[in-house]
Amino acid sequence: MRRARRTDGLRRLASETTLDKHDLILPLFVVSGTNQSVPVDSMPGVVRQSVDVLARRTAEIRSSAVLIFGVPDDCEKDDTGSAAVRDDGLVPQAIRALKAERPDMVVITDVCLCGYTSHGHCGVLTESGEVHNDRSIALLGKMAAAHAAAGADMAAPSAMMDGQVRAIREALDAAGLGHTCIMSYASKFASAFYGPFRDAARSAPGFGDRRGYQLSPANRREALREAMLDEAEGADWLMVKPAMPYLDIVSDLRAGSRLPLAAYHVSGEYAMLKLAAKAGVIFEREAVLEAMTCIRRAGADAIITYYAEEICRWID
Ligand code: PB1
Repeated sequence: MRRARRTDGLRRLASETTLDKHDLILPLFVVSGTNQSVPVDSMPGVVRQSVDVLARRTAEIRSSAVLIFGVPDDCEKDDTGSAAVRDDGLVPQAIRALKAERPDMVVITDVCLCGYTSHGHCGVLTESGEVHNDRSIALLGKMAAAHAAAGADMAAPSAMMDGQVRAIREALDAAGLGHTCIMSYASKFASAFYGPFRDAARSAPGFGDRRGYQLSPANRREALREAMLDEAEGADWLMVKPAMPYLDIVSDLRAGSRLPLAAYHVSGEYAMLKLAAKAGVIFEREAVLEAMTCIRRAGADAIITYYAEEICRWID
């Protein structure tokens, strides 16, 4: 076997998996105000930035696709996440700024209420404190339509509500936005790896947790069932989240669907690599490129990662 691995040229020729800048999606956090660029302490290199700062930096973004998260001020949050559905909200403003500078950039938006609700859950609550599924998906449809009207290429529902893809598809089509794609967070797990994100987006649940709507890490078959339902509801992309601890799920969805598939290398995965590199126990570039190659090898067409800009520099 070693004959075919003897030289760089032979190894490159036989390589089964590639990693290209166009496989990467860069998450962005957008806040209110002006001249804001606030580092996220738990995610070295990641900032929360205002729209005007993002507009000035857009030309420098190396990634060809971004995923936008709005991070409204606490005073803008309420029980139904009403700031999430405004046509002039944070995310629509960010979309317009990005598209004005880079019409070619693929702009994807996170569609969920957790960053906009005073209670921090991904939907509106019932009197008993559970997330009301159908009232929530109606709001998700309005949120996605506001993003699409502003020019988003894809809406990415991350709320893990039943029927959210169908509700968003119907809302987009009813608004004459049938050209807007849906990237569904189809198999999203109730993971312990989201902590730094919740720090960045100030979106931790005010009480309880998300196990009543996100998948159990123990359930592999259920993840595929979720993805198949989202495909039947009209998803254009599927997603697995988190990534590295769930490569079996990535592989299952790749085998079970012909749709394009993304994997989300989440904040906790990012922070662990950053801290390990800072501690000197890994070589960052090599470890990150290995992790991304493994996610691609498992079957992901695209990777959502906070490392996107650094990887673009490394592989350019
Ligand atoms: O990087 C990350 O950790 C992403 C977290 C993810 C964003 N879609 C969710 C984390 C959570 O459940 O709090 C946000 C859910 N809408």
